[in-house]
Amino acid sequence: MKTQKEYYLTNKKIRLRTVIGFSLLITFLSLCLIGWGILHDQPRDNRALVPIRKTLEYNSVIFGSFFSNNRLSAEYSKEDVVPFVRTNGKYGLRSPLDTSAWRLHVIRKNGDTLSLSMQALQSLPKTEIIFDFKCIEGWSQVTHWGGVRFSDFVQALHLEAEAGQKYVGLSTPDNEYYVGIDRKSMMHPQTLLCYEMNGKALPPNNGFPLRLIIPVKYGVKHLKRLGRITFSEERPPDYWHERGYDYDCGL
Ligand SMILES: Nc1nc2c(c(=O)[nH]1)N[C@H]1C(S)=C(S)[C@@H](COP(=O)(O)O)O[C@H]1N2
Ligand SMILES: [Mo]
Repeated sequence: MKTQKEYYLTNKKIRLRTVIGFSLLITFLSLCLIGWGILHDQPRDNRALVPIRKTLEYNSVIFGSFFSNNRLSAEYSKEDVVPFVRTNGKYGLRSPLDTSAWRLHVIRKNGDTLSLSMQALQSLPKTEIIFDFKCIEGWSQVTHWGGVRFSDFVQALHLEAEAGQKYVGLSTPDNEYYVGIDRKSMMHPQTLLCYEMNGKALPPNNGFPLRLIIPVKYGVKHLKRLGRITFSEERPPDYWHERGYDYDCGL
């Protein structure tokens, strides 16, 4: 049997612990609030809060150091391909397109512009790929694409000097949608300039007449309705980077 004194002591201990526990909780929550406040008072870099942007850039450096042309994205077989390919993102696809006048414009180092017809692109070696296309919004689908490897394209058109620069910029003919991609990812063997989906010409909403397929990146970088390619040492403008996303969007 406990004495009245012992009961009193136990109650005192419980009260003390409750007080300490609550104080710690309040301190922790206050620190969270203060931290949140400090973070939100930070300036922004391309719409992302600077500390968050810095974290993204730091991750880029780490993942960039792992990047290798020998590391391939998983490939699938025709049975795995989805029956209906969903479409997503229509920036740069809304203006009418004059199919017969369409050319792929490549800006050379000396300022000249190469204007390539679809026929010229289709005369280059063709590569097909079936892979799991991943969108940053959280969905993915196994899809089948055909076209010319970007690295084969560079070789065939003698663009080695251009492609020696750090970045490639791609944009739609109306320049409404544009992406910038590091050279290594562009020269990866699974990166294609595609004119076919499921063995047929691309449907308009999937990027007719030509699009980028770059399995080492999220969907945002797979620019549809490609009109212009540039090369540069500096990062080219990038539509979603300007709106707060990571520049690399690597996988
Ligand atoms: N021109 C253009 N290309 C684009 C986009 C866009 O809005 N405009 N959206 C991108 C995004 S976010 C995704 S997920 C893929 C979707 O490709 P799909 O429509 O062929 O499935 O296209 C990418 N390419
Ligand atoms: Mo996307």
